Amino acid sequence: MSKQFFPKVGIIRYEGADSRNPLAFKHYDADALVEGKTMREHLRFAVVYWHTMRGTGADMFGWGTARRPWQTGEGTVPQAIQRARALFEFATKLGAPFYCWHDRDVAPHGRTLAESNKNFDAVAKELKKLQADSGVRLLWGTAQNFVHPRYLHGAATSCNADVFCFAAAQVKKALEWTHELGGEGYVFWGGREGYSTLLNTDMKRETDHLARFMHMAVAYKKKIGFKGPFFIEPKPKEPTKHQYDSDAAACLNFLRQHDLLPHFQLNIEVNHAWLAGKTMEHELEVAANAGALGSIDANMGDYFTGWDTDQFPTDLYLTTQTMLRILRHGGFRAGGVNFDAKVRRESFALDDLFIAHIAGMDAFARGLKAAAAIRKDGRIDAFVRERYRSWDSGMGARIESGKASFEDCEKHALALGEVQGLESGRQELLESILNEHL
Ligand code: XLS
Ligand code: NI
Ligand code: NI
Repeated sequence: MSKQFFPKVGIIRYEGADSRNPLAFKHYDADALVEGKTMREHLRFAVVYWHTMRGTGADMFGWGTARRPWQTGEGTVPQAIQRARALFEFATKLGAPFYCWHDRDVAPHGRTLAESNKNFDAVAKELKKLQADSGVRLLWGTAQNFVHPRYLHGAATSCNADVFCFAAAQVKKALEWTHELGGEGYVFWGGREGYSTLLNTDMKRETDHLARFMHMAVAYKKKIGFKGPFFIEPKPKEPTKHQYDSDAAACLNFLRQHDLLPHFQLNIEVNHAWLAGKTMEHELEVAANAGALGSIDANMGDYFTGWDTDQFPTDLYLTTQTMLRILRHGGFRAGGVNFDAKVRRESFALDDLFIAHIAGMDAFARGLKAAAAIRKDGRIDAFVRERYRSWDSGMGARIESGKASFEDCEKHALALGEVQGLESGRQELLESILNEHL
């Protein structure tokens, strides 16, 4: 075997809830069955290239702190190839079946687009080998259309048409490699697709350009025969003041308005939902009800900071509510649980990367088990069914089937005199039932 980047860490194993080994799973037992599927199949965990391989712990106030035995900065193509080996060693030891990248996480920016493409080709060829050797697969690829200064006004929504072309060229290339590497899907997160002030912004024109861009991507996807879904990842702000894909409902409206809905699903990120003032389960429900629940970026925010802090998801209430929605809507198809999460600046040690992922995987495993138990228990589902029973027959059924008019409703209400039998919503009871399973 070639150089090891994590020589002190072996394969991470499931040791059960009583284990005190920080480098073991206490709840994620990949082969254990939940509702007839293995945990591995349910959760489809993915490791990200950006935070995990490129993250340094730098913030606006201080330098990077992370100690990494590979090149985290731009570096050279040979260094990027070493970094790719480090990623695959990490994912293999962790037992993560998938990984995700931005084009520019994988290979350094060149001085020109042609040189960037060449760099990317060289490292992506290595990714193909590493995938074949390890069995680790690509969950999704994406283009990093927000770091380079040319994207300061946006990419597809830039005021400058030349910038649009660079962004299109990058997505074209990233799509080609996603396809070549057998990616399950392809993500669009509009890093700077929004505005800082409306004083300088033609919003109608910018969002029309975004739709034009997406139609071009759909056409190109068909041309190269890529069959995986496109995912849009909503986020309301940061770095922009307002991002056009601000939440699930805004994305769906945009997709419907521009006849794009059949080609897209959503990639819902916890921290982005929170920035939008929504719960994760709310965003999942909105997406699922439109048939567009695709994938999730698993992380969480700080409860007080109010930023996209991308912390590892360790809150069991969150993972349980998330997995309840996912199970209810039939589970992931092309999507999965992607750890778009970074270790804290203070957690600078190399093994913190493993410990953080294990914490997230165990939290999701517990969420999955709790969600399955809640479904088996059945009290919450039964309560919801019962709560709407007035719609199952009589006047309710007539309204639902479209057979009743305002006049019919008025006649019904007049005959009743007053509504009888309103029942309690029982929020506290339902919350305590959920807690019974944590
Ligand atoms: C940033 C986003 C980003 C996307 C991929 O906030 O979460 O990491 O997931 O471009
Ligand atoms: Ni994300
Ligand atoms: Ni994010």
